[in-house]
Amino acid sequence: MNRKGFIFDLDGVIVDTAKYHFLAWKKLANSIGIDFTEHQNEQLKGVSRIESLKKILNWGNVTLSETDFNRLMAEKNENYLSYIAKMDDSEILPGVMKTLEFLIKDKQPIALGSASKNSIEILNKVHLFKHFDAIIDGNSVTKAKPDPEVFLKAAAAINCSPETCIVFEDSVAGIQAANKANMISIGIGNQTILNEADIIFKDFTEISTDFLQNLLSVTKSELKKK
Ligand code: B16
Ligand code: MG
Repeated sequence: MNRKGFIFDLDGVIVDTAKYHFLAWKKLANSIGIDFTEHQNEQLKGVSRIESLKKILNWGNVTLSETDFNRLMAEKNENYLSYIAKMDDSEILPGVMKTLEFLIKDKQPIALGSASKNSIEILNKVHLFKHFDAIIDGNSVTKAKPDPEVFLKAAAAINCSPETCIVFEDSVAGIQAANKANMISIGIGNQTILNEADIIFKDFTEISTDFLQNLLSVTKSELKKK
């Protein structure tokens, strides 16, 4: 058996929580007189909570005291969590379960590598927590993607060397982080946006079991050549 390490980003890969981030950030931005569009929300994908608020304030040309900044961050998260509380398994993105089932059956190590500080809560809501051998998220890292820290820590947590790991990511910064970690980077989403990935799929329904089987024996440079 070829033992690899499979690392999944959360938002945009396993579930689409971006729509809830959007609603919560929009409410916050509007409450302090800042406009907030879906296009701006796109630019917050994979970005930490603190950096997201800094960007929004910057777009609106608003400066806040540290106290107000922290209060707004807490309010945003409370509002966001009210949406998360209503999540269930039906929100697992199409095709994800089939990929996870293949890996579980083959006893491949599975880790989470996410910027979110709410990842355990979300994985519990969609009943996937039990399938993860390690969770590395916004609570365990000091450097945000594109720094490879999150994926290197995930690899270490599942006892895999970086070059044997495969990362599924939907953000450009996440793909760059996986590449810097010398891992196979699989982009989930738009071909043009994620063009630095070793290989890109629109979503998990495009990932076949033959492809997964092949991943077990291929290196990053071999995959790129194909
Ligand atoms: P939280 P990922 C990221 O998740 C989201 O894409 C990003 O929009 C969010 O700001 C970040 O998590 C922090 O989330 O507020 O829950 O700590 O894509 O890295 O799984
Ligand atoms: Mg993501």
